Amino acid sequence: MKLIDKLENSERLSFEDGVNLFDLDLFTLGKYAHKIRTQKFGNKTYFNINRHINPTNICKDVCQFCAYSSSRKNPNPYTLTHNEILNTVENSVKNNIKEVHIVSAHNPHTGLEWYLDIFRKIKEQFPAIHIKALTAAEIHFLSTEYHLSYEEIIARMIQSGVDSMPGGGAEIFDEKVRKKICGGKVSSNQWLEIHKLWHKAGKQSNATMLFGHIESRENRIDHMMRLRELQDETNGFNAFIPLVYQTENNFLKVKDFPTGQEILKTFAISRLMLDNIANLKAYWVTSSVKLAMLAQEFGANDLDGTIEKESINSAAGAASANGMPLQQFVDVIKNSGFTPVERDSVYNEIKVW
Ligand code: V47
Repeated sequence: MKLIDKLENSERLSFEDGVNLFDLDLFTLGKYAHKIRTQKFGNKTYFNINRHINPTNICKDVCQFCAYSSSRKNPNPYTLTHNEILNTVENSVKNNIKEVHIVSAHNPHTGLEWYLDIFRKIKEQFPAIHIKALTAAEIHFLSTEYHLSYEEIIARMIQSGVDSMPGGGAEIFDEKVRKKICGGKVSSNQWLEIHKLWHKAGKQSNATMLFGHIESRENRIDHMMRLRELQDETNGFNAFIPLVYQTENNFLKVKDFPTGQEILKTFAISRLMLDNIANLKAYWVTSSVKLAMLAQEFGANDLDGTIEKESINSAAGAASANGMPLQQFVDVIKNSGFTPVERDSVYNEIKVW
């Protein structure tokens, strides 16, 4: 069957179809991606009021694309105390946040309890706050560092109050590219295995893809196919998040930022390929706010949130260090013709703004 006929009939697309989609023009891709987005969500765009916290930038691993780790070009190593983290959460709760998103580097000096006990403390003091924390990369690090199985780390995360897992650390699954950009950290199969175990424990997670660096279009489609296969088995992924590579202050030599057209094509193709992951998140931090607004017309139905502070991508050049004020967030969505709908962390609707 011809590709356009498959798109017309909303048929599941193969790897070859995915690669061929890139040869279609942007507006044809947008038409089909937007149709699916509209069928599922109408004019709604989801966001949440959240706070990102990055407790330490001291890292045992060496990822070429990372500008956040203190062993790279960042001269300012830090590790927050639990009291500092609790004070941050307390202040953010006053701003009405519903979620904390806690992701760290792989710090071998703190001990396992520093990573886990903070979740218990946050839950005790702020039981209504959803804790989205620890990427599969961190779980792999904690498992190898402290000689515990993935299952044991996951069980301890759940006991400590972690509600869901963020999608970081996926980067690009293709093993050759992965070796070049982040060799030595969690492998693709391990990343997928950890999410599978998390889903089997009855929990939900997200999945990211870092693109716009040295990967090929084929690598992106392969990444999506591996996620789609796992999602068929577990149905535990809430959202897919294509992260646009930021170029500054790291050691990966990529001069060209991907064109707006390539970024939007990748969003639209994500929507078309990932027929079993409901939400497509245009993370405004890496795509830029303007392109995230456009991405709403190319399949995206979610924009992450207000985030208040962001250290990982802003270290690499993204304009996200201080998040975005709530009213501005709501206004840009409205001005772009969509209806801002505040959601909780697992996509229950809270309020139409
Ligand atoms: O895993 C690191 C990426 C991720 C760069 O699950 C970079 O809801 C671009 O995973 N350019 C962390 N990206 C952020 C993340 C995330 C963000 C928002 C929402 C969710 C979610 C997850 O940032 C890392 C890595 O892939 N990253 N360096 C860079 N130079």
